[in-house]
Amino acid sequence: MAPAQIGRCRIELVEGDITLEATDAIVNAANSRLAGGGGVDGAIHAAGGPEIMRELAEKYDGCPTGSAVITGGGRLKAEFVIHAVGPRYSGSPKDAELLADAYRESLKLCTSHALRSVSVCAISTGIYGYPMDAAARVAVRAVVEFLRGGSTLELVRFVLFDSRAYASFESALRAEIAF
Ligand code: AR6
Repeated sequence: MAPAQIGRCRIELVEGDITLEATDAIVNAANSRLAGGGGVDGAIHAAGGPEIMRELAEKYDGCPTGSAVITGGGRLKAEFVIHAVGPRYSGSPKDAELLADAYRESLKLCTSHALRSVSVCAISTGIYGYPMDAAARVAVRAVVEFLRGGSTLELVRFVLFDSRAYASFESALRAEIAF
């Protein structure tokens, strides 16, 4: 779909691999021990090299669910990686709150580092089991509401790993910007 515009910031949806993105930062779907793992987390550490894990271990003692921390991007094109921790899906109303928090905290880090562009993945929708349609609605709403409050960002790219995820985010974004 055509990009959406929220104030000075464009929101794009693309299908692809977030490790290849050249935005100022990419957002990882991490765990609260910041211990690395599978999914996008494994792919980011594999592509970015050991420097990222070294910095995580040196600077942070884990990260609570619903929050995020930032490191350099190692060998990635992106200068920074934001490691966001989404909830494991449980079916409780808390899930949506924690997922929205993970996106908001990631975007706050972008603003505090004066970043202009960021790529974000579909946090919690893989190993953590969050249903894609529901996660897309929460993610898009959290990002749009954050951007409406003003930020340094000029581009947010949702990088979706497959066409099913893309379709979920597309319909969530269409619904959100209709208001
Ligand atoms: N680029 C973009 N999206 C991707 C990529 C990629 N290279 N690889 C996977 N995805 P997941 P979670 C999508 O499981 O559910 C890890 O072990 C994937 O299709 O990576 O938040 C962490 O260490 C899915 O839609 O993250 C945690 O322990 C989305 O990224 C745990 O998994 C998120 O899937 C976090 O689980």
